[in-house]
Amino acid sequence: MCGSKMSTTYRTAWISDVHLGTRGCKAGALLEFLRETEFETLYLVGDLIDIWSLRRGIYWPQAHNDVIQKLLRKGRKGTEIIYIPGNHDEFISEFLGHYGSVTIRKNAIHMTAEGRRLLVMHGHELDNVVQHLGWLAHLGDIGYVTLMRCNWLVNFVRRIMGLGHWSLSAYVKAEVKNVVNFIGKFEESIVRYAKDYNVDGVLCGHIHTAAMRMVGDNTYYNCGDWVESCTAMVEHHDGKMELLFFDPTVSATPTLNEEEEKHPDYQPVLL
Ligand SMILES: [Mn+2]
Repeated sequence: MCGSKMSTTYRTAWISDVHLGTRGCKAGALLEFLRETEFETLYLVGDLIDIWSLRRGIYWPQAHNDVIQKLLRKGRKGTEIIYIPGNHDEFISEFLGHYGSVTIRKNAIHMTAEGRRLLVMHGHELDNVVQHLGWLAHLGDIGYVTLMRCNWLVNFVRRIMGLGHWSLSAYVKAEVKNVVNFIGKFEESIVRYAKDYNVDGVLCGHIHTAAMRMVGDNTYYNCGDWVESCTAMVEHHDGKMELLFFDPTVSATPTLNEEEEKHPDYQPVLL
């Protein structure tokens, strides 16, 4: 044994909604995943960089640089990277084409080892079909706990205004029910959308809710996000698909790992 950690290898991996450039991004957990796993093909299924947020103010810690560097390094070492822009990084779609090991595409058809055809797309294409999608995309920004903490304030104001008690938690629970309905509608709509591509399944992101389930005779895959849940979809060498969950509380290691330090070509990008 040489003492170095053995990395797990997969045929394919899909990650989406990393939202680099926002405080919510769990770059530490993602870096750990990228360090410990290798893949032949990696799909970045949209919203890798959050330009909407960066327009409001620059937030770009070292860990976010490290994510980009780690991805490019994987590309140099032979991973084929397919970047499908989402709505928060839509400007990337102006640069469709091949850039070394990185290909930028609007969407892609992935053929699994078992010969199943999957349509890979971000999912914002359905924004006009499914209502309230935009609202849901921002759900992750405000935590449930934070909302609950505001309940006393809401009722304090209501009392002053002569209004009755109002339960924020009941309101949120009702909204959650709407969200469940919404997710179901999104899944059905995107599977219907994918049918034109003559595929066995569709793999997307966008709604920050990881899933893998049958919708009619198609499979719906959602690789989730790296803001709340920290999930990745992977395909094993035999074509079996699996949803992986990571610990969102892992903080970014401030220093680079040994392997990266040994390579002098590592140049942090300055913004
Ligand atoms: Mn999105």
